[in-house]
Amino acid sequence: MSDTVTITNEDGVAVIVLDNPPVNALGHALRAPLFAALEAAKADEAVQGIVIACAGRTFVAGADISEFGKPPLEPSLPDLIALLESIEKPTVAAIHGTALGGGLELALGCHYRVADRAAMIGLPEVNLGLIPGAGGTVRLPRLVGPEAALGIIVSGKPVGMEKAQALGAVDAVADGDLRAAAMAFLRAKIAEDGPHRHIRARDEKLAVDLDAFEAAVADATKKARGLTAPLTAAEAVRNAITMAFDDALARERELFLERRDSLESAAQRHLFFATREATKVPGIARDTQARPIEKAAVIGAGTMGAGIAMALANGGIEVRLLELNAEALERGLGQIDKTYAGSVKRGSIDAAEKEARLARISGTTDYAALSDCDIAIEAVFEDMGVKHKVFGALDKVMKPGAILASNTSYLDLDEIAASTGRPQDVVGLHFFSPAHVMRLLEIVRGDHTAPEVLASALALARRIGKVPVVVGVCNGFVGNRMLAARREENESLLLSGATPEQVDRVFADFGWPMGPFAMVDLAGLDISWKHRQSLGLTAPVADALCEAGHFGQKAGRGFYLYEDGSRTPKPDPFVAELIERKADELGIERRTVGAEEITERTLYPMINEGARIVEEGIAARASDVDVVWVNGYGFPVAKGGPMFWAEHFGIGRIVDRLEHWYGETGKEVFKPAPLLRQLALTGGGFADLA
Ligand code: 3H9
Repeated sequence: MSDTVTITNEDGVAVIVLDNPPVNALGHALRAPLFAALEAAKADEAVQGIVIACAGRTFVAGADISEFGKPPLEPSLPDLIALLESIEKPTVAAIHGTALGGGLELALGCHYRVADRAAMIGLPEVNLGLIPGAGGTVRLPRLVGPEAALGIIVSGKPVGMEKAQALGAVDAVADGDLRAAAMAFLRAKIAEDGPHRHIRARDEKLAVDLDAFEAAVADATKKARGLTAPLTAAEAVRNAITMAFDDALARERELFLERRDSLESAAQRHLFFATREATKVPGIARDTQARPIEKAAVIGAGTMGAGIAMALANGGIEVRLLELNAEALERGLGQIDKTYAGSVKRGSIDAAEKEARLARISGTTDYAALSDCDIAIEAVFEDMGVKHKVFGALDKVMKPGAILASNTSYLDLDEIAASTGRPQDVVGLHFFSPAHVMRLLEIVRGDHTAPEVLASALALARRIGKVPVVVGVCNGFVGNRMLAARREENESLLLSGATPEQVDRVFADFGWPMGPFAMVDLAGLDISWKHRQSLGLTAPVADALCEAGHFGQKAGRGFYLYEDGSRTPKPDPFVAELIERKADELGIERRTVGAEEITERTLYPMINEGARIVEEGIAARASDVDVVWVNGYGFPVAKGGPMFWAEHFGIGRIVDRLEHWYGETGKEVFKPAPLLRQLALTGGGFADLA
């Protein structure tokens, strides 16, 4: 008996209950007493069978992720499961909530699995840069067949009971009292008197066609996005077919340890905790009451507004979409219909789901129709005058206590809030395009934003499946402000001697999905040109490209050529010649620019700006910056975000090179942030700052 594990004998059945809140993770505090309990039940002649169940909200959600990277403590999870598997009397796992990772592996060590109908099972280790390390890749293929196991393990996606039962992953599904159902199941098995076969002895499903399996591997791993874990996971499942059980198990362990010690896994584990940490907002108590949000208004039916409307409707929220006139409204609603039709065509939703979502969205041109909405999200033109008008109108019609949100991507939220008589209800909800797809939501906290309004924004984010990060007011908030610092040197790099292809190659090699020039081409050069003009700024190369009609992909030419409607960028001799000419005009002698210099002049200023953002309290912690960049800007997951990567790479090295470039150029973006200087001096990390 211990705080975390209890064992009771109920008429010859040992009921072992694990209780390690919040999610029964299999840390040492659980493994050690569970091992002792299993040994006792195994040895006790009065015990005819064993049920393993969990208290609290879920069955075991996996190994304790926070233990990875620390010295291992015995017994290990594989030892525990080996003991379980050495027990001849029938064993049953009673699964409710989620049996994930090591939790499912524990259940696979039992003879049988009985699950609550609402339960989910899965092996999500790949999401942490890992592979299952306690037999999951060897036992699951024996239970459900290699191809089905491959799909579950490589995708990391949990499956519900309908599928789990069809695959044979669970033996019975219970409605109602799970513990009683597991007990009844076990008693029936005891009465049958065996034979009870452990999964290790079940080889029947392994007789598969290897060519077909390899085709399934190719299919399952094609979305690996440069990550190693999914490929290693597939290798481990293949071993389950080609190697003897114990050899495959031993190899799985080696592969698991390799992955566990990789930067990729450290980065993904960092992101796992960072994403959860980001929801803990200074000044907002956990029990702060969120205001209910069932009906939302979205102002503006352009690309952003339509995307936001879909994001809300997808989360089950009723939406009223407002536009100035009927034509614009029709266009927006038409766009929504078309997008959903695309989802049906791709098979991500069915026709009935499309109709259900569409039915949640209605259009209006009349502000008065928004009076019963719990929140209004404005997504109109980025102009303070326009925002003032919209917020003034909302202030008049919205009911008391309604939340007034702006999707502005860089304007001053406090100035927007000042145009209402209720600045405490005003918050920024900065979605990223396409808003129904991109997971990041920057929640902008104004000077007067009330705690309940922030709590409501966080609850809304969770409901519609977004990853929220609360940020303070400044130009561009966290993401766009750092993006501006990252692109500050783009033109100078070209003028110094780099080519767009070369810069983009350095980004691709780092793991970004796209380099900055391919990205500008996709977004449209005219957009940033207009923005520059409004601020009285110039960019010699990009301005000249715009004057020559090089507006990017949509025009078939930008920094690259896109021939015959292709999306594949090709080097453009016109651009090369233009860059040379502009350098000449400016008296810049072009030279060879190496990959390292490109990294130093793009990535380092961005990290520097991130440090300033933390220093100023615009982000509550450095890991929030990582969450923003990975979820909103394509920063490679395997590198954990700019601040995590900087710390891993060496803040001292970065500061040295920033100093160098500051000396060369005198540009502010290179002037090392005091915080970076301090960490470089002390050798400390961002986590030590708290
Ligand atoms: C593994 O099993 C490896 C093995 O194959 C081999 C080993 C040898 N460990 O997400 P929530 C914390 S790898 C430690 O907000 P929800 C979490 O940080 C593991 N802590 O709740 C949070 O803490 P806080 C494979 C964990 O209801 C709190 O619990 N398993 C773990 O939205 C609540 O979490 C996984 O990858 C953990 N394993 O979702 C499953 N899990 O309150 C990971 C959670 O201080 N977990 N915490 O912020 C999940 O996916 C979700 O937590 C779950 C619940 C769906 C279970």
